[in-house]
Amino acid sequence: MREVITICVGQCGLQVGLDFWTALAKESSVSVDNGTKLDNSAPEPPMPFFRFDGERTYVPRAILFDLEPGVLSGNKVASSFFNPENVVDGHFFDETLEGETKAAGAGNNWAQGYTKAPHVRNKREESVMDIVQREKDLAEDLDGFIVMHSVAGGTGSGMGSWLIEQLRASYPKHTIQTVSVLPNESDVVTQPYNTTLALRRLIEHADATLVIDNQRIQQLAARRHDEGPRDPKEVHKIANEIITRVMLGWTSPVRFPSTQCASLTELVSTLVVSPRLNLLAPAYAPLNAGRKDNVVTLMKEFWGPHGHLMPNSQLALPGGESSSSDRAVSAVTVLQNCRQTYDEIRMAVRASGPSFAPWTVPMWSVITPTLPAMAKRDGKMTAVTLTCSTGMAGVLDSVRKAFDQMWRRPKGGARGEELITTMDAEELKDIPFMGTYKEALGDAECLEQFRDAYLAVQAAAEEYRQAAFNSYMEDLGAM
Ligand SMILES: Nc1nc2c(ncn2[C@@H]2O[C@H](COP(=O)(O)OP(=O)(O)OP(=O)(O)O)[C@@H](O)[C@H]2O)c(=O)[nH]1
Ligand SMILES: [Mg+2]
Repeated sequence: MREVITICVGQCGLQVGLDFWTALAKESSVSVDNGTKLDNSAPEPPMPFFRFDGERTYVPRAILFDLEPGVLSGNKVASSFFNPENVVDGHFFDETLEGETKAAGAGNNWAQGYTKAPHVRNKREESVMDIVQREKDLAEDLDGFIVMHSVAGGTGSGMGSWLIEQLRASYPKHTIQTVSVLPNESDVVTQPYNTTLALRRLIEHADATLVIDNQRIQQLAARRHDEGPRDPKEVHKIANEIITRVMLGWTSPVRFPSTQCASLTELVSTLVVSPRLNLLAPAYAPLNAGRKDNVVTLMKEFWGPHGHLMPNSQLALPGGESSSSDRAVSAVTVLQNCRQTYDEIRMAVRASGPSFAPWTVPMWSVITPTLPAMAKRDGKMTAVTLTCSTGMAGVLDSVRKAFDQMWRRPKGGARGEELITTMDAEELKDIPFMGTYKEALGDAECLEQFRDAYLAVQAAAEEYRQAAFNSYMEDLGAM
C-alpha cells in the first residue's frame, strides 16, 4: 500500500482541502459526521487516503494547520471527520510569553507565517513535524505528501514554505506535490512579495506543483454563470469546486491503482522530466456540467479557449493554433468513466495533442482508472490533464513584474532586479511594506530572503523559456 498524507495550510488551503475531503468522503461512502461507512455493501474506502481506526471509523490521512481559528472554529467537518490531534487552529507556544497562546494569523505576511511555524503546537504539545511523523508512522509504505495552500497570504505562503522545506529535509525520498493557488491581481497588497518568497520553496523543494490561477478561474466562473465579477466568497466557492474536481480526477489512479499507474510518485515522475520543470498547469473538462461528452470533445476542450486553468496565451496549443513559442514538455490525462476503446483514445490524442518541445519525445500519457460504482458519480466522462508547459515562463514573469512594481524607492530610480541585486540591507527602509518583514526576519536575512527568492523565480522563468528550444537538451547534458 502506498499512502498519501494531505496537509492543508492557511485559509485557502483549508477551504480547498475541506471541499476536497468532503467530496472524497462522498465518493468513498464515508460519513463526514463520524467517519463511519455510509453503505456497508460498498467496498472499503481507498486506503492510500484513509486509515481504519478501530472497529467502524475511517480517518483521513490529513493534517490541517492555520495560524488563526477563523476557518476551523465552528467548521463541522473539520471537527467531526479529522483526527482532532491533526487539526491545529493557531495554538502556538511562544517562549517569550512562557505559555500557550493563540496566534493571530500571519496578517498577509510571509515572514510572519515562516517564523511562527516552528512554534506551532497542538494541544498535546506536538510540533508540526511531530504531527507529520506520527501520521507517517501510521502508514505502511508512505508514497508522499500533497500540500494545499495559497502563496499570496501569510500562513499558507510562509508556514507553507517552512513546511515544504522541513518535509524535504526530513523525507528526501518521498514525493512532495503541492496544490498552490496564485492570487488575483486585486487581492492583498503584499501578495507579490509573498508569492515570490513561496514560489522559491516550490521551485526548490517540491517534486510537482499544480499551479492554480485564481484569476483565470474567476474568469471561467464568470463565464459559466454568465455574470461579471462576483463576491470573493462566491468566487472561492466556485474555484474550490473546480480544484476539487481536478484533484479527484488527478488522484483517482492513486486511489484506485492499476497496472497503468499505482502511486503518486509514478504520476509525478511521468510528468516531471527534469526537477527544474516542476510547475504544472492543470486543465479540466467538461466545465459545463450538463454536457454529454466523448473523448474527442474533452481533449479538444483542453486546448480550446476555455478548458485550461491557465491563460491560453501561456499554453502549448495544438499545432497551428499556438500563438507563441510555448511548447508542452509532457502531459498526462486521467480519463474517468471512459467507455471508449484504447484505439479511439489514441486517435483523439493524436488529433488534438499540444505542440511539444522539439527535444522531448512527444508523449501525452492517458490513464483510465477503473472506478468503483460509488466513485463514478453520475457516470459522465470527465478528464483532467496536467501539462508541463514552457508557457509557465509567462506565469513566473507576471509574478516578477508585479514584484518589480512594488520593489522600488519612493523617489524613483532603480527598481526590481537592478535594485534588489545591488542594495544594502539598511536601504530596506525605503522599500514599501517592508516593516513587518524586517521585524520578523531582521534586516540582513530579510534582504537575503527576498533577493534569493527573486532570483530563483527569475531563473525558473528562464528555464521554462529555454525548454521550448532544441538547445535545452544540450544545456541539460552540460549540467
Ligand atoms: N481558490 C481560493 N482562493 C482563496 C480561498 N481563500 C482565500 N483565497 C485566496 O488566498 C489568498 C489569501 O490567502 P489566505 O489563504 O486567505 O491567507 P492565509 O494563508 O490564511 O494567511 P494569513 O491569513 O495572511 O495568515 C488570496 O489570493 C485569496 O484570494 C479559497 O477558498 N479558494
Ligand atoms: Mg488566514
